[in-house]
Amino acid sequence: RACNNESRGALIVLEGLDRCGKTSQSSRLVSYLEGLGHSTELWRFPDRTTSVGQMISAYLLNQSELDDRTIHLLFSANRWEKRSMMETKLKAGTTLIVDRYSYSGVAFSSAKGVDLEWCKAPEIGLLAPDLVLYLDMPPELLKGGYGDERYERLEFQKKVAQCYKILRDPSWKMVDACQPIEDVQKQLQKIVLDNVLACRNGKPLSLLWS
Ligand code: FDM
Repeated sequence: RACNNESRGALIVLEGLDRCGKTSQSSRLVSYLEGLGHSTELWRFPDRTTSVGQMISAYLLNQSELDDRTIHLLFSANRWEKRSMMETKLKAGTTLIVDRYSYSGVAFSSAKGVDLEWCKAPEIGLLAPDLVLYLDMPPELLKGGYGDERYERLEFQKKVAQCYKILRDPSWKMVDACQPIEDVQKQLQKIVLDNVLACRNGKPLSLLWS
């Protein structure tokens, strides 16, 4: 029984407002872990490649209109359709760096006024992350202004920030994303590596919402 074959990968989620640097930090983390010889994949939600993901993408690009609860459930379904692959990868020893997850789902929908507990319900039973990294940046400082997608407006991002605050729990690692990219990455690398090693050493997988 080779010990390494038994050990699982870590489920690591990056959260934060639009344009706080999640995407570039996520891909750097993947290179970092791969460089250390850890099998690692970059995932993101929404995953726009599936048919559910294409409906979500059309909504975000303002090409379709959907009721707030309908789009909420599509975002959740987009995680559910990836759940078994996620579990398979983790159990095979691959670490997943995930750019947004259920916390984005709840924060963005509840920022529109949908009840928070209602928003959490469809997420129950998805795999719980081993680590949530929150890239903290005041909405006013978000890089390079906003683009044309539906949620990319300052007033709305301020509401999302408030909702993230309600969701936050003491296990989240808050990282000051106003620092230079390299400094943010250094901090993330240390936290992530500790977590990857803990998961290899047999930390069990758990489920949302706990
Ligand atoms: N978003 C993302 C949600 O509203 N709910 C979700 O469940 C997820 C995962 O979609 F404004 C929002 C957050 C963001 C938009 O995200 C698209 P990316 O990271 O820009 O693709």
